[in-house]
This record gives sequence, structure tokens and C-alpha cells, in this order.
Amino acid sequence: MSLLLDNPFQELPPDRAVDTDLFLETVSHIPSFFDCLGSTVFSVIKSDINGNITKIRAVYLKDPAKYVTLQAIVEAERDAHGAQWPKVGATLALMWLKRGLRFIQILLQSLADGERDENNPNLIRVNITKAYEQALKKYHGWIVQKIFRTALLAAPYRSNFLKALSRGEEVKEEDCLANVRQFLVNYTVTVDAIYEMYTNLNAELDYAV
Ligand code: 03F
Repeated sequence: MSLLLDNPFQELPPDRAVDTDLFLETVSHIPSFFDCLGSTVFSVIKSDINGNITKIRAVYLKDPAKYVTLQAIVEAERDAHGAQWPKVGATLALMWLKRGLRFIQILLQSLADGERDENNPNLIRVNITKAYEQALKKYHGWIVQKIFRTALLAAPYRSNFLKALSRGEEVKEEDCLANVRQFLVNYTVTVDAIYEMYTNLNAELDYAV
């Protein structure tokens, strides 16, 4: 079975509110994916994503009834933290988590669209670079950009990456890409909704680490 479709994102309600509990449950399956990629450089990325999920969950668990949606958390922190906000708590964790999710979205979409380097058809560096430039690069100073370049060199071959998304089973490329496309439908809507919320609440920051 496909890793992606085992833990699909749910369709959003008409008001596009993201249910905190469902969101946390769904994203919590992403970090384990890095274990099958081999290189230790991926453990840095895994722990960053894990850390942000943990930070959001810690806030949620303080009052699950109050924090039913992600927006309820961000608004409550805005009201509680004054000038420190939005560089604080779950608001900051979700700000970064969503960038990682956007990176994954653009990478998967690029693969699904068949974008590739004709000279190196079994590499996914063009797809990864596109995702990085659009989702993350401007938030990274030179040291982190160097980590990116290391990760890029350690990136799996296209065939192995697709196999990993299919839980190590031999699945036809077209079948795997069909799963990716199906996964991307609700995933993209969810990531877009979170971005829109950050814009509407004026919660986005553009400092670089
Ligand atoms: C800031 C920053 N976080 C952190 O400093 C950087 C960590 C390392 C970033 C390295 C970038 C490399 C990305 C490219 C990898 C390509 C590999 C592709 C393999 C296929 C923030 O950290 C903290 O998060 C926040 O809590 C803190 O408070 O200022 C704040 C303080 O600092 C980031 O830049 C977020 C990085 C997210 C990277 C996500 C990459 C995902 C890569 C691969 C996904 C594979 C697809 C899996 C699909 C599975 C679907 C189920």
C-alpha cells in the first residue's frame, strides 16, 4: 500500500478551518518517512519537523476544546503574547512546519507533473531544487543553505524515492504517481489554507535562520 494514501489528509469543511487533532495525527506520519532515506543529514530535517509537531501538540493538549482548529491556537497566542507574537509558541512552530509541508507539496507536484532532468532522468535534484527555491531558500542563511546542498547530494534516486513512497513495494511508476496525485488533492488544499490563515492574521515573518 502507498505510504501517502495510508494517512491521507481529509477534505476541509466549507470554512476551510483545519481541525487541530486531525492535522496533528496526519502530519505525525511524515517524519518516519526519513528513516528509509539513509543519510544522517535527513535526521536534522526529521527532528526539525518532529520538534514543530511536538510544540503544536503541547499547546493543543493544554485545552483541546478551546484549540479545536489551528486558527484558534494562533489567535489565542496572538491575544496572549502581545509584541512577542508571532515569533512564539505554536504560531512559530506552525509557521516553519507549513514551509516544510509546502516544500513536500512542490516536490511531489513536480514529480507528478513529470518534470525531470532529461540528462539524468533517475535523479530528483531538479524537483528538490525547485521545491527548495520556492518554499524555503529565502528563510535560510548561508549555513543552512549549505546543509541543503549536502542533503541534495544525498537525495535518493527517483526510482528509490518512489519505491519508498510505496512502502518498499515494487509498484509501477505510473501507479505510484497516480497515488501521489490523489494524495496531493486534500494535502494542497490544507497547506494553502494554513498559508492563507497566516496572511489573513498577519502572522507571517520573513527572517532568515
Ligand atoms: C528553522 C529551520 N527549519 C532549521 O534551522 C533548519 C533545519 C534544516 C533544514 C535543511 C533544509 C534542507 C531541505 C531540503 C531537503 C531535501 C531532501 C529531499 C529528499 C527527498 C525553525 O527552524 C524551527 O523549526 C522552529 O521551531 C524554531 O523555533 O527561528 C525556529 C526559530 O527555527 C526549516 O527550515 C524547516 C525545514 C523543513 C524541511 C522539510 C524538508 C522535507 C524534505 C523531504 C520530504 C520528503 C517527502 C516525504 C513525503 C512523505 C509524505 C507522507
